[in-house]
Amino acid sequence: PQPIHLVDYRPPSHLVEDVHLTFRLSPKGTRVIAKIRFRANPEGLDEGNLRLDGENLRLISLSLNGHPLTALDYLLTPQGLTIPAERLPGPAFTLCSEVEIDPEANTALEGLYTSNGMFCTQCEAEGFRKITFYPDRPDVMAPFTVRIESDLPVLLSNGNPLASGEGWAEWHDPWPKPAYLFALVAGDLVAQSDRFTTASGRDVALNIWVRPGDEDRCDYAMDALKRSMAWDEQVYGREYDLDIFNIVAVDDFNMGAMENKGLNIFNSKYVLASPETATDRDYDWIEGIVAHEYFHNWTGNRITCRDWFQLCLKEGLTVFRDQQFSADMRSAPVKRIEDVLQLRARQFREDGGPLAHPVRPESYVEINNFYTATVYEKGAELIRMLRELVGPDAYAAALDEYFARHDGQACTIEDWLQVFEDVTQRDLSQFKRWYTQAGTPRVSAEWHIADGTLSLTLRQEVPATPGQPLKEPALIPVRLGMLTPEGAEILPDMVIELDSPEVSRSWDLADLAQAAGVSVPQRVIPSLLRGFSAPVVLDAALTPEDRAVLLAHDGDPFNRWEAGRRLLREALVADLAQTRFDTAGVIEALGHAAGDTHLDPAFRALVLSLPSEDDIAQAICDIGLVPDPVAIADAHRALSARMGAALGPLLQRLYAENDPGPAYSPAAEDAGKRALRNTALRLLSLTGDLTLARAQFENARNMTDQVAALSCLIAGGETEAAARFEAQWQGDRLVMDKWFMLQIAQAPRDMALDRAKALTEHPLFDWKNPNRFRSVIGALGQTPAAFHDPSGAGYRFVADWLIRLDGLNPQTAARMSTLFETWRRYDADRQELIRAELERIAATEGLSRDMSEMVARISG
Ligand code: DPP
Ligand code: ZN
Repeated sequence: PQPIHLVDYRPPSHLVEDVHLTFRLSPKGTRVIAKIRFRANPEGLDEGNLRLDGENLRLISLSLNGHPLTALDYLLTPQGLTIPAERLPGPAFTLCSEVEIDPEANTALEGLYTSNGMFCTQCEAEGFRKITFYPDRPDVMAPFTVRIESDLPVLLSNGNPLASGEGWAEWHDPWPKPAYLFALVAGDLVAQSDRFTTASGRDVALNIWVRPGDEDRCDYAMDALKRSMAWDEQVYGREYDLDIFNIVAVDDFNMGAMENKGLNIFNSKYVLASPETATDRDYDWIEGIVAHEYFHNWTGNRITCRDWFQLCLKEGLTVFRDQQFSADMRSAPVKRIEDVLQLRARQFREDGGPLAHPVRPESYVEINNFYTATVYEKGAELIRMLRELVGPDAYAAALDEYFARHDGQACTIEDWLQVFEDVTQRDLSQFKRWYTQAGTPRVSAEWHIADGTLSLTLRQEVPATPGQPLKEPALIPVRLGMLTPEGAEILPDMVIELDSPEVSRSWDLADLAQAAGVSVPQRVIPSLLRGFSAPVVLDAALTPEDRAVLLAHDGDPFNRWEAGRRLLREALVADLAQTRFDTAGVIEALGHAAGDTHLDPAFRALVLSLPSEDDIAQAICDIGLVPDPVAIADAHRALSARMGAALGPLLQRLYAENDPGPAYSPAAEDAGKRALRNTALRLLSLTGDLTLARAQFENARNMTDQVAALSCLIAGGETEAAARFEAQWQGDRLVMDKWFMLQIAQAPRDMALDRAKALTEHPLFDWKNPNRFRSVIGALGQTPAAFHDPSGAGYRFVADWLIRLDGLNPQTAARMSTLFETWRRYDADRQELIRAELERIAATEGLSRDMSEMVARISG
């Protein structure tokens, strides 16, 4: 398949006035009748043929303005249908088509498919073409009217309900939308219902549709939805625009959730929660994803993307908005740390390897492969930087202008940046490089004091990435402060715009000291990149003593945490590289911060958590060594045990003092206490003493505590707890996903691979369900010591399953191939083993376009 290029964009030859769809639902033979009114696009550049996308459709009939067409009137290919301009009756016409599709055979979960007896759809990015012939591109927007005929009791589509009767229902969506936002659901469902009144007084019916029996697990999602609706009004001035808002939970779903207009469809993992079955982390995810999909109503639906290269226009902005929302609902510093942890774990990893691509890519073979951490998470960082650069007031004014100017349109990154330029009068051409250049910039800092002057020099370098050997300097906002060795802030918090390879600043130290009310220091400790003000890697020659000062005193909570995290990383790297390091001193400093009751428990839990094994592997590479995942796993565990032993009394106290009590609340305060308590439990358990973990497992009243205890017991080599957990929860799909995952991810490292293999034989291992597949195959791939087993058996296991899943569900299989993206980090033997697996995948007959593209890019 040929790549598609951004530069080849052409406006559509025809626009759609409106669409009427009728669905006669049947699991094996659904009929779709489409009546589409077209008109020629005055801006269309081509010869005026009508080109419609369509895949896996059995054409029953076709007519133009009521006249039946014969096979001589059009060209039909596996990709779609073209009616030549000379066969079209004029600039405006109506096309009617009837096709048959087979939802039950649709294992790719794209288009219309069945899941546990219900019908549902997933159309983003290009699933609508598997439903009917249509210009399946986001710059064609139209109002939809939909009639569904089926015996199933609940029949839903986008927009407002028009009418319904025995065996049918009709829906009308007045807001013009691209086909990727179309949705249909039919099933035996029950709703949890509520209402919301918008700022201007519109009464909106809210429903969360689930399978009977799950209706008592929707409270939190409903609460999150109402808070999201209120927040978007208050913070962005955005109101909901229909009479009804429906959410449906589906068990078989490739993604997290989908923002279809008025009918969001969710992976049930991100809707259903009760204290007994969901962890605090699950509650966080639900809140964030419900908000994310709701916020898309304006950033994505009312204003959509011109083409799929602009995906970050809606995703980066909407992720940023959901991050702001969660920060407002919870602790902003804790949220920021969690977001940066994610960004580094997923996006930095991607940006530093063969899959690196710009936030706005310039070409793709399969667009599904570009729903990436770079487009989403780095895309959100760009919005955050833009807001930092122009300031919150100008940001708010620019967003108002964006909504006013582009409502109802399909837009580009150029449109977005133009709004900011118009509102702020600022030239953003250098900032735009963030959208077009891949790679994580490296920023280094040097500072010194001479003749009473403090100078600071910042330098940047954007590394080469595939297809982009040379880079221009990025515009990097570096927020910073300076501390004295005693921990006093001596420089007012400020932002330096690093806009060239090197930028220097200097200050009169005596003036600074006087303004800060401190005596003139001999040296200073810079606190750089406060709040993680840009998605870059920072190299600053801070000593462990400097970092300890920042950990104890930095006024910026992010950098306070960051200092401790760096110390832990250095301790692990020193252990692996066998260099000297004062690990005992680091543990003591962390203990001080963790014991500081003035700090938020959630923050203290983060202070005590170790960098991941994958982070350590990258850190080892960064100093020019080759990481050994087995040695890393051992060092990681040894450091945890050492912390558990050294901080024993403190951890016991934290455990005892942070019990939120028997009533469960998912709110930040209690969740933070549980996080701190369970972090303490973890470190204590890794010393080998499982007494507390056993007691907690016996007495746990919520899934957070139960999972935390179970994790400790599995890591400690106990198998009985897992068996009891299984007996308790075997009837619950979402809880069993955790059970599968934990037995691999928490297993002692030499047991994980055999466990994973055995679990694939378990009667509940339904590999066609994406969540279950991820909880076994994905879990193994994310357990580095097992995945990178020197025998190559971990690689083989994952590759076997990817090949198998690719035949059924290319999207989920291709996504998971990213497990191999870091292969060049490792030793020659491991690289050889991985290369062989990649070649084996590539040579598989009938391999999907999705997987071929991924494997080719990873292999490089
Ligand atoms: N459903 C995915 C998301 O919300 C794709 N739009 O990000
Ligand atoms: Zn999204």
